[in-house]
Amino acid sequence: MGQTDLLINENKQETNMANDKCPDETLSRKLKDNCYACAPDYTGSVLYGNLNDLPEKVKCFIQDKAKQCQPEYIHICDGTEKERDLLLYLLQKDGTIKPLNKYENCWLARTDPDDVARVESKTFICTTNKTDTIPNTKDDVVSTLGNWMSPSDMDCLLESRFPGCMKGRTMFVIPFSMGPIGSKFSKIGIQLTDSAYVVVSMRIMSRIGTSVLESLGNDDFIKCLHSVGKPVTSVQKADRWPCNPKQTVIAHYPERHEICSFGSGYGGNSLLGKKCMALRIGSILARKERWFAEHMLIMGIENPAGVKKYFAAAFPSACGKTNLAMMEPSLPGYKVTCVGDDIAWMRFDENGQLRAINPEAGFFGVAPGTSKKTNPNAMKTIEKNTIFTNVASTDDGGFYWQGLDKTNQDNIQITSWMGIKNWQHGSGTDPAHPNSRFCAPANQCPNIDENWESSEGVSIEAIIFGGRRPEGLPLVFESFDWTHGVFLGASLKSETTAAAEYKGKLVVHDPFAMRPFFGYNFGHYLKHWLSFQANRKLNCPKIFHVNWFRKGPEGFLWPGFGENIRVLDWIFRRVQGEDCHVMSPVGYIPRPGSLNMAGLKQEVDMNALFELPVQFWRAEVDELEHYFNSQVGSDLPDKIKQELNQLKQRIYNM
Ligand code: GTP
Ligand code: SPV
Ligand code: MN
Repeated sequence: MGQTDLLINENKQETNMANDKCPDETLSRKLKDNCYACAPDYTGSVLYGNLNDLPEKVKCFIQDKAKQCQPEYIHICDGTEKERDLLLYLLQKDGTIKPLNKYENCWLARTDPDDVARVESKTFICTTNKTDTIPNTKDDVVSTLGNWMSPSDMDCLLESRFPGCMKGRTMFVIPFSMGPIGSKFSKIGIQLTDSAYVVVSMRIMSRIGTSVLESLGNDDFIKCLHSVGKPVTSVQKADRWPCNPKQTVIAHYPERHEICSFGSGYGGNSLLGKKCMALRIGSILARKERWFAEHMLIMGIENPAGVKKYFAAAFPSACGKTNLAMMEPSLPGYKVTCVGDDIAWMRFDENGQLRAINPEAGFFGVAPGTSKKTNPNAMKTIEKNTIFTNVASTDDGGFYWQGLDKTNQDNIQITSWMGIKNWQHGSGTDPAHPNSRFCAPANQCPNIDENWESSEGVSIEAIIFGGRRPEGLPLVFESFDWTHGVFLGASLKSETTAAAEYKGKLVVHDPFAMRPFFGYNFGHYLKHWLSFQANRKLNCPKIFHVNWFRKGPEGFLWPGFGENIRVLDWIFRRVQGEDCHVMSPVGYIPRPGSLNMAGLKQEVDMNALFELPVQFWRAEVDELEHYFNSQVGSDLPDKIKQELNQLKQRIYNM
């Protein structure tokens, strides 16, 4: 048990009581005052760890950036529990987090209301050639497939931000591995950050510390620099959640293997191993090395006969990946296991079998909507060692959000994420921010798969795309072949959600659920995907499209969550070669009666779920054509054009 655990146990009855003892005795003595964040007379710069123990390249990187950012102290993370407890102690002391004493080692952070989600408009890929990053389109077209800036322009922009930005702060050095340490799939990064919140979160989301450095040796790594962009001056007291939203910028330099993020402490903006490295830089490495870095969950499914298969599924942000990966199937005899809930790195092995790893080690999951009813496995995962951000809290030391089971909440006071005490149902405000999140270790998940850390990965037998489509898209359909499946990924659309800076619900294109995460030109990305069809030695999995979110007059037509197993069961049988499909203009759909509806309590209107309204689909293909022409322009592969034309013909013949 760590020191913080001890302290928490002592304080269990008393909510929100600060731990007033520094868990690191040596450091306390060294600093006279009992924590280093408040030791003004400390003169040495490396306070934790030893610069000379580091590989030369890592040392140079740190020295270079420290010179630029001018932190007061440097802390080289070892990844130990003791270090974690020290950082949690410091974060608690400065008010960034408070304990949620109802659970074991759980914490709540509340951010600045201007720093609550990824900011796509301020996220850039910086390559010498613009067309390496975004498709070649007509001059007057504003690309929705990524933001490009030249490396030299970005250098100028960052020159007005990073110099001196860590004054008065500690620069933490986080060696991290995306993927199990030592796996041939894995990639190593070093993140420098002036946020201890980022360190404790990265410790959950990836593998960090000394063992990573040992496996790195003197090899190259992805250079990651992050600052909240708020130096501490002597006259000004440190903010509870320092950030600099007006100056926020997240820059990727693929040619230098470098990521620089300034101004935000939130999620994908600051935990640089996640979207920045595992998807944007990752997708570039993947293309070069002929693999895939995708915004996909990975799940195992065992049927009642004991046959097990793994599927990967790409849904846009806040569209159900975590829920599907952790689902408790409603059909008896089925077992679902979770390998990952957000990112998949996949490659064909020497036998032509597609294999995937989850490069992450934790879940950064959407809190609202998570409950014992919708996602019991998530509820069990977050009972301990979890950091919550922007959720509401209860006066008995618990968390709260919209959609959480209301039982036993009646006599308990709720404080909203904005700090409104005695928050009331029906008050017209949300208790938790819609993009509030839990950050929890994957190995605490009750349905975690036995092979989730396998360095060889698990073999993927189906790929599923899906989005929030209130209209027109059937519950499930199957592509005719790999090329048609790639077309389905390219055509993916979904309603916007609170995961980024969008307001309202608008159906927008989100090809492959990767629109915010492409590291390179989407036209080139399509060619990469299509290139695998030509290789007969490869066993390309079947590709499907699902839609849990179709609406009728009374809301969602499909019950979703654990009932989604009925759709997975059909996909499973299709993968096994069962003849349970019929042709439709959009793809194969289940033969009437072939979806297993046994025991479903709710009435479901199957006709409405599978209807293909002619007017809707004519408008859809025309809009797709316009989208591909205007946004992908001359980079659109001919095969995608052909797929579109074939779909158009089928639709206009309906
Ligand atoms: P990111 O972490 O942003 O990538 O999101 P995600 O794709 O993992 O989405 P998640 O599983 O967290 O779900 C987001 C929201 O959708 C939650 O509020 C869920 O309750 C809701 N949701 C998930 N699955 C279903 C479903 O099958 N039906 C319905 N109606 N809602 C769902
Ligand atoms: C997403 O937006 O897809 C997330 C959350 O998974 S974040 O880490 O902020 O990107
Ligand atoms: Mn995600």
